[in-house]
Amino acid sequence: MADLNLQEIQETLISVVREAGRMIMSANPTDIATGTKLNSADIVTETDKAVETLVSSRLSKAYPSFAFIGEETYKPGMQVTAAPTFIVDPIDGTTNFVHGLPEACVSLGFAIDRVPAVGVVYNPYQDKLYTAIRGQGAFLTLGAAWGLEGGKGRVSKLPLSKNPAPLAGLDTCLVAAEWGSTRDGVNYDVKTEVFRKLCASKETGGAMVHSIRSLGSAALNLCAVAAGQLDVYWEGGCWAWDVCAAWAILREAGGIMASGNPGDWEPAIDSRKYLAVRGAPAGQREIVEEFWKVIGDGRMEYES
Ligand code: LIP
Repeated sequence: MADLNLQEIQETLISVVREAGRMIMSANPTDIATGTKLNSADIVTETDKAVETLVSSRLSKAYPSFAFIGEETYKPGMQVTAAPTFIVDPIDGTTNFVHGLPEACVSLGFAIDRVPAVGVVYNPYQDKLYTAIRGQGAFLTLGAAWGLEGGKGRVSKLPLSKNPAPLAGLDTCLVAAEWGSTRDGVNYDVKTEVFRKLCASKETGGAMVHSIRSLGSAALNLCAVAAGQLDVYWEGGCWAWDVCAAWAILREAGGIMASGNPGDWEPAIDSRKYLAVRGAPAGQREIVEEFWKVIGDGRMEYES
């Protein structure tokens, strides 16, 4: 696989997300058909499906020998293998899309040996394009579609700060976490208890984080951690297509990904339990260990 042209793959992915972004922006969520999957909080729209059709047809034409896994065509039992694979979410943040909240994106990842190698995440509402290629850094391009900088957009290397501060403890952190669509059982119990403990005062045994944010999109949460705007992101229940692209961006920005359950420093791409920490000159592993202590004996049990 050494001869794969990752730069060319990234250029293709960028061209696809731009086209997909125009499609999303031209859809009026109040007029489009909306359905549900596992339950009433697990939403899919005809735009999710149409964007996935666009993405899969463009990618299969450009790279017919590569495997493809997409959220809307996934069938139980499909596995991410070691083969070069596009792992895509046509709209990550579908709930926001349906409500007209401008935090949704097209998330196109490319993995080799089950490790993210290229990531392209595009929020068309804010014209924010996040990109990364293995070993080549991560970037945010702002405003290209709006004509900024002669149409090239304003390009910033990630993280946005040239001197990111060391991580000094969860009580200095802004943490992202999501409710997800599972609203009962052990997974819901673990989440609600961790949320409570993260915010509670030190005097009552809590971690006293600055606060918790939920952007409503795993990919955008991870990109914000890559950018250094959020310190930590914890989630259970999302899928490989929610994290593949942004994981490449996080890693290239100096961030790390551990498991959302305590004890595993090398989570699999499809493990469905993730804990991301921003790039920092010191304190990353200590933050993971402190977070795992907050989880304590709780364990999320999402099946991969
Ligand atoms: C969503 C995620 C979100 C998570 C939801 C869901 P969708 O993806 O990005 O962070 O909490 O469970 O997986 O459905 O908008 O593509």
